Amino acid sequence: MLIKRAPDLRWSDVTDRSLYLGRRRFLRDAGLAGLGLAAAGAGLSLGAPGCSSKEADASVPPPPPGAKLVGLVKNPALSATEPMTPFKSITTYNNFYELSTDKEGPAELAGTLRPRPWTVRVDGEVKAPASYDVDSLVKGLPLEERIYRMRCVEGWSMVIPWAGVPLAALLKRLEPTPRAKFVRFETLYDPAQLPGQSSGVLPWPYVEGLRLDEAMHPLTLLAIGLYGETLPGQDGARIRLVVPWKYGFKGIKSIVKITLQETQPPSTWNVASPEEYGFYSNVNPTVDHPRWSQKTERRIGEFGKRDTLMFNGYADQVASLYAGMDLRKYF
Ligand SMILES: Nc1nc2c(c(=O)[nH]1)N[C@H]1C(S)=C(S)[C@@H](COP(=O)(O)O)O[C@H]1N2
Ligand SMILES: [Mo]
Repeated sequence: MLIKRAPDLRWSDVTDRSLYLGRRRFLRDAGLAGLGLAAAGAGLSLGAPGCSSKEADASVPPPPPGAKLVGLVKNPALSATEPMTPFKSITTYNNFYELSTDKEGPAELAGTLRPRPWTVRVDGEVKAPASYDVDSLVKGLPLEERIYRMRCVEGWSMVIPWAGVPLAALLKRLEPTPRAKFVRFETLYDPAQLPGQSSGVLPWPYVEGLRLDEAMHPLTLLAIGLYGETLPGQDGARIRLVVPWKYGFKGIKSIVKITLQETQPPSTWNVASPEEYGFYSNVNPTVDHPRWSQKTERRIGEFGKRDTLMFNGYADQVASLYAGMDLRKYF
């Protein structure tokens, strides 16, 4: 996908051909490479959040090891029991458009991202707006390992052992005012560190949002690591959001700003392609993407497909958040 496909190409053609041609060559041959701004300006429809099906190939070197996180406590009660996706796949098959629109590109290019030091601005409807070094921001909050399923809207999934702090714990500490109804998140904007921001493939900076009660849900995590180590750049260093019952693109990476506010914030993929991606973006196998079914998914590393579960298998825990809402209208 990158963004657009030529009108005579079906999604399945793009996927299959990119698999054996190699994505870059395919994009070049199809005349799709570098289409970004021009295509967006021409009003062509956007593809999915991340869109090539090429898996990490053996020629991509593994990322440098992160630092071991100390004080990490497992949370089995909130963890999936399915086999975990290998570290190598989680860190070499990525969607991070600020680095690359290829799946293997972010791992190759993440060296330009400098995660230390890392400052997060917290503002809006909180008691005391301020900027924090990320270490002091999360200091003293419970640091837990949570094994979560992640379902990308493109139709693939992984099982990832995140290390992170519950967003609720941070928000409580920040003391939202009574006017706070939503939380807005913003990714770093710095084309020197995130060279993909020189292209117009998406409007930058990437932004996302949650309703305050979604943000306060016990499953919602601010991740600073995976497999017990600090987050690699390609997975969203220094800190990223993880909301396991929503499609993966809600999990905004490399966050530098958190704003509590009264109104629903815009979210990047919804702005880019509102017919295809809503604000809520809860995993829902009964609502097809306009260009493909969401009924099944392929777990990275497995062959064949498995059924996609309502709310990605977290319905017992989160369905009550949406009681009385039309999940087709508020998709
Ligand atoms: N800033 C930013 N955040 C992002 C993205 C992105 O391109 N930019 N991609 C999203 C998508 S589509 C998915 S599926 C997940 C992928 O996370 P992973 O690469 O760590 O598996 O990150 C999400 N967060
Ligand atoms: Mo995604």
